[in-house]
Amino acid sequence: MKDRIVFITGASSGIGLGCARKFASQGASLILNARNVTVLEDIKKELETKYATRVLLLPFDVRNRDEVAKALTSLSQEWQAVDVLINNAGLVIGLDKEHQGNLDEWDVVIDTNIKGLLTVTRLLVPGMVERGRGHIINIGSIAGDGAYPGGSVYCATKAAVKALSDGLRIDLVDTPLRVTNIKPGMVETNFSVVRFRGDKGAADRFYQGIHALSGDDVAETVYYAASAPEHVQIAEVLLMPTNQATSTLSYRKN
Ligand code: NDP
Ligand code: 8X3
Repeated sequence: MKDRIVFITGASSGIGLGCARKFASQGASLILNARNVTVLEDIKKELETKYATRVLLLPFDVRNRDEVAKALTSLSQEWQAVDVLINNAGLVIGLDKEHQGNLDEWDVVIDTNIKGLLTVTRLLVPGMVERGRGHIINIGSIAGDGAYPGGSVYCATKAAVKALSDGLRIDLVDTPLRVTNIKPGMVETNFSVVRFRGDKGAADRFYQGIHALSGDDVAETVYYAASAPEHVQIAEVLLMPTNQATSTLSYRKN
């Protein structure tokens, strides 16, 4: 990963932060995105101190196409040649039934998980094609493999991530670029706090009695895909805790 530039969206927490730490530990230079600049600044300090890695912060909201375009065109020459794009920024709000949920909240989820991912991809991949080098790693989900109760819209966004990953792999088949869809099950991050609209107690109860994956666990899989030999394209990985079998069946010790 030395001399490689890795761009991570949603790098201020959870899986994105795990990826930032893993790729920094392997010598990559990092472009880190999220909306919370203060948190990103602390992470930059941590990574620079611990791994002597180069870190560029690029805060923007992936839902704001103008902001994304402005941020990406502001990249100086030395940061433009992105080798690995990790499209990770994403969220879910609520566990409402499709006929009862809040349309404004669903706009946020759809605009982030689908349109935000697509915007960043659309703006960064042409440069990769021109350079004949690049890897797009999308963070999908087990939720994209099938709907579960209360997950209708979120599951639809992750099914879209699968389709966008497959579609991009088809579009890039005559290039050296690779596309990977990583599909985690339960990962204990800030994700559930956001899902339960800030109720940390409810989020903690969700992970009670099960050894969930951590952001670092998922980062190991992302790194595995990114560091495979150039002719090996890890198209998809489904990973979950040992005591999870499907998106609706987990064994909890209490
Ligand atoms: P976290 O809530 O811990 O992290 C989400 C990250 O996304 C944060 O850095 C957040 O930063 C960023 N983000 C959210 N909205 C935006 C936005 N509009 N623009 C830019 N950045 C944004 O959750 P996870 O790490 O768990 O989630 C990361 C990805 O993994 C998501 O796509 C999620 O769907 C997926 N996933 C999660 C699983 C889980 O069980 N946790 C399982 C399977 C997939 P900020 O708020 O500062 O912008
Ligand atoms: C997050 C995993 O099962 O909560 O994508 O949808 S799940």
